[in-house]
Amino acid sequence: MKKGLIFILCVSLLFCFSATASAVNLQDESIYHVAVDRFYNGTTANDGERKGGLEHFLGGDLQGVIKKLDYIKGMGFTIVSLSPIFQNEANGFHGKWVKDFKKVDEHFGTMQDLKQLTKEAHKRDLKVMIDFVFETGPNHPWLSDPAKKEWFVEGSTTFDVSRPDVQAFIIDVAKWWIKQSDIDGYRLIDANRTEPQFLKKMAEEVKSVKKDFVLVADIGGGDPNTYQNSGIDAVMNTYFAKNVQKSFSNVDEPLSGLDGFTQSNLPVVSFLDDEDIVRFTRKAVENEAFPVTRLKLALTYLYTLPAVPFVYYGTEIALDGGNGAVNYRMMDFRTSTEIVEYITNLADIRKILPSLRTGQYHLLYEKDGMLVYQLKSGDETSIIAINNTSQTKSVTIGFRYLPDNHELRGYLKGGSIKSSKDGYTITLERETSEIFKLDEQKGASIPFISILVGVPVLFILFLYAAYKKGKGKQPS
Ligand SMILES: [Ca+2]
Repeated sequence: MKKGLIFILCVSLLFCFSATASAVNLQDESIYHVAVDRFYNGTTANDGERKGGLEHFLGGDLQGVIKKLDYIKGMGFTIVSLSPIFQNEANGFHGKWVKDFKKVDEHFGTMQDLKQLTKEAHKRDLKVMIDFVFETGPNHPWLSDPAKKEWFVEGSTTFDVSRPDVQAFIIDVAKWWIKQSDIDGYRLIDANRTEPQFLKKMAEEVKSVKKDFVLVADIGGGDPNTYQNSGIDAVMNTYFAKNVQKSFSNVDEPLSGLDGFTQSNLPVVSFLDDEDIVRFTRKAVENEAFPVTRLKLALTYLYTLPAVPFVYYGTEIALDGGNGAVNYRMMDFRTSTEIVEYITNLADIRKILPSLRTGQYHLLYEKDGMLVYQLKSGDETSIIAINNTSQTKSVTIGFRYLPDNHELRGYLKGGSIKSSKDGYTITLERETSEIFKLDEQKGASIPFISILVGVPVLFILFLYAAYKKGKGKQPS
């Protein structure tokens, strides 16, 4: 038993999260990412020829995003992130086949629309990020232009960022969008195909235009530590997300091996879905599990890590997806709001409890799909328990980890757990989770306080009534 505890303690120490200072503190932020063409059609005036089918433009645009800003804000997000909006080649609904790096795609609107979007977002205290792409479409004239084809990594459409002329071009484009539209950040798509040295230069340049400009790098399965000191504020690692998908998309799946989000030296973005990985819902359905129940557990995990939660549009309605265009189904605003409400609740709890955003991570228990961990920040301690199994589970966390004579107060379902002689026994029904805060034990219960306050108030009311009655009887 003693050996077991020492082992858990050692593992916990290994799991300690230590973030280096980054230019922008993203710990209080959470990101909602929109595929502009698939979110909401704000005006049919820019739809062009509607061919139908997921391989073509389907009408979503910047005006549509403006109309849904309150929806995004309402779920508690602080950043709205947009799929690439640079002008694209035919059928570039995803925005990754760039034709003109200094023009808004006509299907999405105009620079005026983008300006209006940032203005409306800022009014709501929301930041706007857009995806930055380091490649052109497959039919770009530069690819066969003798003067420009050297700009690309051989045999690809990706810019060769080791070239000073390419660096100058990209930095010019990056600064131009900020000056034009007052956006607040870029998500750098496939940043792992560039170089940390170049990203550092790019970061310095864009942050010289706007001091608090946010840079999130999508690094595929790359090592986050490679990007330490590169001016990048946070990284998105697809490998971490796939691990979370695998663990939570099926019941009775062990929850070990999720350490990516908590072990990185650079702040990480915690996410389940994005355009490049098959959606969580599809994975759950393949496992014959109920996607909504599974999504809730995964979201509890994402929102209770010292990371930056990122939700891809449609996750909140358990939208189905797959590889390629199937991952970009049209958003539906008229379906169940069960997950929307759950996300809103998680965002509120994350706001109330700073330890969920900035705490030090310590693993307390992990066995066969039952996970308990602690986040500690200053005087505040949160305990997160997730039961990923098909049975009710009870785990006792001993006084080695938590002080005696306190209580664990539940924030998702409510209620509290007082210490027993061995510690705090957390019991969770199958496929449920809870977020607890360690609190001083309340001396008096609410009914007791009610009696304490209520009795004198009733007495005073009684005296007043008697006085009025007495006064009424007095002869004038
Ligand atoms: Ca439209």
